[in-house]
Amino acid sequence: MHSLIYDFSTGILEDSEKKIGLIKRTIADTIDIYENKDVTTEKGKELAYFVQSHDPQPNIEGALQFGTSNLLPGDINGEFYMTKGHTHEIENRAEYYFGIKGNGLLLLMDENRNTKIEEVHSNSLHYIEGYVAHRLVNIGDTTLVVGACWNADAGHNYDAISEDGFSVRIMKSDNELGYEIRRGK
Ligand code: M6P
Ligand code: ZN
Repeated sequence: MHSLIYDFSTGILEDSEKKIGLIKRTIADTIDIYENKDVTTEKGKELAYFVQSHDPQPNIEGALQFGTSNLLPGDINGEFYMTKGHTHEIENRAEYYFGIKGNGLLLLMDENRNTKIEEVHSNSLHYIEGYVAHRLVNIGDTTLVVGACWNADAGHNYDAISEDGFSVRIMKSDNELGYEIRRGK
């Protein structure tokens, strides 16, 4: 019998039919998003995050896709590890994120570059409206694990983010929070 298991304490997806996708992104794959891109070749080879996903009806209008992002702890020259971040190719498509493990921030930037920040932790739930760019930042010292559910036809648009970035950067700090929100353009 076909079994599809989601472990709600670890965020791990298992499918007896092995139809789980896996995407791995190294530091080098994501280096463009950081302000100071100065890293060694060795550092570039390290894993930044991986995403498991279940997409039984790829690109079908009305279908859903489910996944888990696992973002490692660390920083690049004082800027915490983060996901590339994206809007959707079909821009009106919304998405849910939910925190499973670790401590992070979710950056939500609208079309006017106004950014809202939500704290991500075990059991936190985040509704991401269509047209809104979304990025996770790991501000903790363990892997940040975050589940997601979105429309299978949404697609990813990374272009705007890779050109203009988000309007805030999350930097390491000695303050009581351990991080500092730096606002830019
Ligand atoms: C979540 C979902 C995926 C996304 C992944 C990693 O699991 O939003 O669609 O691919 O996070 O984020 P990004 O694509 O921005 O690197
Ligand atoms: Zn998305």
